[in-house]
Amino acid sequence: MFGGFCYVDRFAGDLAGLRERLPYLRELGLTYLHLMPPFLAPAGNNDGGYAVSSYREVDPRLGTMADLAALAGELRVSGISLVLDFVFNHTSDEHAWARGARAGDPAYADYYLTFPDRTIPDAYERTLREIFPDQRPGSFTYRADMGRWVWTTFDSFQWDLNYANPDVFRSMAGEMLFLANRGVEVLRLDAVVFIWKRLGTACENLPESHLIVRAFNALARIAAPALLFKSEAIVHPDDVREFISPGECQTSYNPRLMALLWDALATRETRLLTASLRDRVRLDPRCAWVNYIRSHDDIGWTFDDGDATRLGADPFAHRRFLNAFYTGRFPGSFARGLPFQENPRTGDARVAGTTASLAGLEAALLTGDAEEIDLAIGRILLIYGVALLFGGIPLLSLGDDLGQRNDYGYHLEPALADDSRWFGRPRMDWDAAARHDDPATIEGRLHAGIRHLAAIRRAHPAFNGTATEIIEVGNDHVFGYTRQGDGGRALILANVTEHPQILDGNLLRLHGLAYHLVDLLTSGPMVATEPRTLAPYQLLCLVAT
Ligand code: OTU
Repeated sequence: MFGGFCYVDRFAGDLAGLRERLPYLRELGLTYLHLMPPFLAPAGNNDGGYAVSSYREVDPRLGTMADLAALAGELRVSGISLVLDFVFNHTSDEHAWARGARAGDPAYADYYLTFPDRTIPDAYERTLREIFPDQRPGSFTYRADMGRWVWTTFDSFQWDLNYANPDVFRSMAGEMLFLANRGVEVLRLDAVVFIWKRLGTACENLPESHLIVRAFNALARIAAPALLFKSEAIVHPDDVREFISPGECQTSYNPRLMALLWDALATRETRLLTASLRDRVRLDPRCAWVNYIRSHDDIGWTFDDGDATRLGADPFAHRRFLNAFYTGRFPGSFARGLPFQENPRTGDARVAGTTASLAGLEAALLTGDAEEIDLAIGRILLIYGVALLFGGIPLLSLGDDLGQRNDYGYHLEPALADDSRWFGRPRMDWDAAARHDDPATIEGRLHAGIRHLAAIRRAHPAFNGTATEIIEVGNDHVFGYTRQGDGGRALILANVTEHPQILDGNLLRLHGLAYHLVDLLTSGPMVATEPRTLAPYQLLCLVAT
């Protein structure tokens, strides 16, 4: 599979507009399309649709549930699976269940976690992490209409559901099956780490969360067996893995590959990337990583502190460096991102921006320096190349294939202004897309590059399955891994710097490749035992001839 994601309105206006854009998605070779939550949501700020007022209704600005179901069918005819969010940790405060709770309807009193005063919220907050400290400090919101404090991990209008109440599970299971029956093939389990709370803990990744997901999964296996789950747990690398198994989430974002590819581009070193992936990439063969370069959210620096310490880095200082680098504050940085949820108290921050802007294309275009532009394109194709050839499901942020830059207008829209993630969520530029077939343009170079990588992945047997092994290549500026599929083996080498890098040829034979090799990207031949120079940001994809 090869995935892509977009906002319906930002990509194509509405669902009818999206149907007209199917040829574009087919041309890219996509087989998986994740639409950001298209459900009914409060007017104004609704966290990009992540405050759902009804799982059974589509936002009328986008179309109807019947349109969505028709789209799912049409996508399937094109070999594309529809992926939607299962926003099951919270609903909006306008959902019928929340309206019931607000009106004092006893049937809904226990659907959410509400408290008469600050006693219990204060007790919980002693060990909770703040998720949106900028615009929404704390994890509870006072509702004057109820005279109660409501648990709101995210924004004040996103009310956490109370899974200790069996009615909540039963109701959400009904919504899940409703969506499966509309033709949704993968549900992305949004904010899965937060669904269970226990006093004295961070209320993240608790064992009960896993039990609940397994229960949803068991129901899916019985009643809607084609439905798969994708875990959205952007937390410590070891906790991410806990959610992945055939009986829980069959796929998961791979936040470590994402964050550490960016780390490698900033530091020009691959040691942290290699060390942290080496022993942790293998999954049950019935499961798969979703390898993305960025999601619609911010980039957080999810690596294990121990891995960083062992390599001689101070994890806190290193995260600070990465934030400074990707917000362009670090001298010489090519990146142009914005901080997201900068927390002055803890020194924490995450980064928002598009791939192209973070990879240097925005800065390079400002100077017009052709060499800098080439380097930026090289970075984008390098990291997407690694993701596409990695094993699992690569995921394209639609618009990255055209090198779309940050949206500097987001703060003029009142509903978006407080949330810098919108910086990295520009509307699809169809004028730029019209140039995607012109090799003389930036759009054409990126688009062709991504399509070429996708075609290689489809065509060569080494890329069947998910068997990936990270290897030591004897050069700290090059990332390497092997892929083993039925009937083929490939070695991928990625130079993460703007300088040529030399590799020892014998290494290739050590990794089980033949004497005579070919690079699938350039069709260039190569003899194993000879030293090999990688050009700046070159990606090599070697197989036996
Ligand atoms: C998710 O992200 C969504 O991806 C966001 O777009 C939503 O705003 C949010 O849930 C609420 O629905 O904190 O900054 O793994 O990284 O769940 C993004 C934990 C988030 C979090 C994740 C959350």
